[in-house]
Amino acid sequence: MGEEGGDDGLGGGPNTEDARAFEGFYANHCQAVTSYVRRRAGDAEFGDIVAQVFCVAWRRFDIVPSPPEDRLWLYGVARRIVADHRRSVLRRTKLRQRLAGELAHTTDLPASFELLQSQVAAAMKRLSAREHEVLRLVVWEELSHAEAAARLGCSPNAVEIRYRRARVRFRAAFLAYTGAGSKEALAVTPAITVRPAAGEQPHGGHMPRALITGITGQDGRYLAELLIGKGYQVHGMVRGQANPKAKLVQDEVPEVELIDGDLTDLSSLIAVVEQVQPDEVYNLGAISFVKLSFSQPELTANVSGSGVLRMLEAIRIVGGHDNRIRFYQAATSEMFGEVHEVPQTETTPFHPRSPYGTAKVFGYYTTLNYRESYAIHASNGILFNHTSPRRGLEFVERKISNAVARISLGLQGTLTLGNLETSRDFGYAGDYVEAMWRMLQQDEPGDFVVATGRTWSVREVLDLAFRAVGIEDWAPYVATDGRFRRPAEVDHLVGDASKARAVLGWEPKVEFPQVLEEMVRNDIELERAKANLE
Ligand code: F7E
Repeated sequence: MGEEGGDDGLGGGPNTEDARAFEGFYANHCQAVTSYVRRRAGDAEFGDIVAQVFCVAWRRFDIVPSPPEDRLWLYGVARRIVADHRRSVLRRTKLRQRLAGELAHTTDLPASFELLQSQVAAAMKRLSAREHEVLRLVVWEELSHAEAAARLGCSPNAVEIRYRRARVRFRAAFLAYTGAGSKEALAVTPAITVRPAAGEQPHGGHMPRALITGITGQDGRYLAELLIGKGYQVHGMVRGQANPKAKLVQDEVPEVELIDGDLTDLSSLIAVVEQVQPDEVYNLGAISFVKLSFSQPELTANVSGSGVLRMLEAIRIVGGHDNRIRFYQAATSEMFGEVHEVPQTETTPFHPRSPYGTAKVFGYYTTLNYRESYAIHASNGILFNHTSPRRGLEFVERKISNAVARISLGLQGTLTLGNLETSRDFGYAGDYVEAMWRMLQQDEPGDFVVATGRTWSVREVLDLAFRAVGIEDWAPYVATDGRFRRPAEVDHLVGDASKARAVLGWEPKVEFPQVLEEMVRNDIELERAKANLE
């Protein structure tokens, strides 16, 4: 075999004297290498791979061992090239899939990877340096947001926000470059796209339809009002025969159409989704009283946990291929339970402390799973305590406002509570339903903490409520009893809603002391009216 390579433009090879020897080598091994590669590569590429194998042999002819080892050496070369080829096919397929995801399947990608690469490069040139960098790290290098944050010297939340903006701009640039987009897609889309209110943008030409489970609760009623104000047709799901609360909803929000269904019955949910054909489903239905969940744990798991799964199944089945139904899950700060950090964010680990909390964790992950498995636009709102005059009397702040009202009217002597030391981040329910709606207007689903960032102990709630009726020292009116305590308690909750502020543009507008004062005032009127009636 030759001693040194000649200059063939491929970076070395045998001199002309050895060219004949190479011809013989090629003739001896061509068939074996061809059939070896044919068994390992596709029809389209095996010819290329064989050519590459002999190209390497040509360049490295100086080191090819003597027969019979030359065949083994050549197989070694072939094996490496086939493996490289497989890796590159895999990488290209993965990149193509990721790209299709980034483009939200708005266009067919060209078959040629080289053409695709040049289109991507052209679109990337239209982005700012920051957008370019974040897309390169998250999409092409597949770094997690935390890893990308370390590289960029910012927080993972900032990466998420930059990435969302970059991918929207990339999509628009790509569609503009390839000419595949519609007119609207060509305009560079804003980072946070809130779908315009009904009327401005018909949902496929129809009035948008929303389905709300838990319509009879505080949040269901506020949300229904909000959506009706935005021009939605609202359907509220009610459970059981002659549900007494249905009348309340009909009196308060007569535009809502009520429909029978039960979160514990999948076939009823399929029928409801089929009948309503909603654009958006808000799953607010749950056994929501934490204390009760300890005495009815199985029912709680069934309604508040498995109920989420059933609703998502109904949406998956009815929505079918290219599912357009968007889903909101009422997750909760109770999932943080025994908190692992203060304040709690979307990345704080869960440690629920009640059957209610564990059921909600199941609902949270089920929502995430349907998003990841079936590409359903499904979001979790991790809402901290929120209240209003419509809050149920079983919850502590309403129990207090109502008792204070009754004490001030001389209708009650003592208020008996459980643990006075716990604290909660309280907001106004009217503000929180706005966050729910905003989540479903995003291009991408997500999970969001919704909170005020300020926490109040039960004692502080007592201070505020009694002060509203002019009582500074409430001790003579308040007793405690173990009956109102829980087997396991959640001591301290306070949320950080930075992500909701940044991505959803959401802000809490009403402060808790104002809400509580209003609740006391409202309860005084209610109790006075009741007393006069009785
Ligand atoms: O308890 C303490 C009690 O039942 C608050 C639900 O909307 O918010 C709510 O869950 C705190 C607890 O609400 C009484 O031990 C003292 O530490 O008003 P609560 P919660 O358990 O925070 C979350 C976000 C949800 O998702 C839930 O659905 O107050 N506490 N004495 C008392 N609580 C009550 N209810 N009654 C008392 O006599």
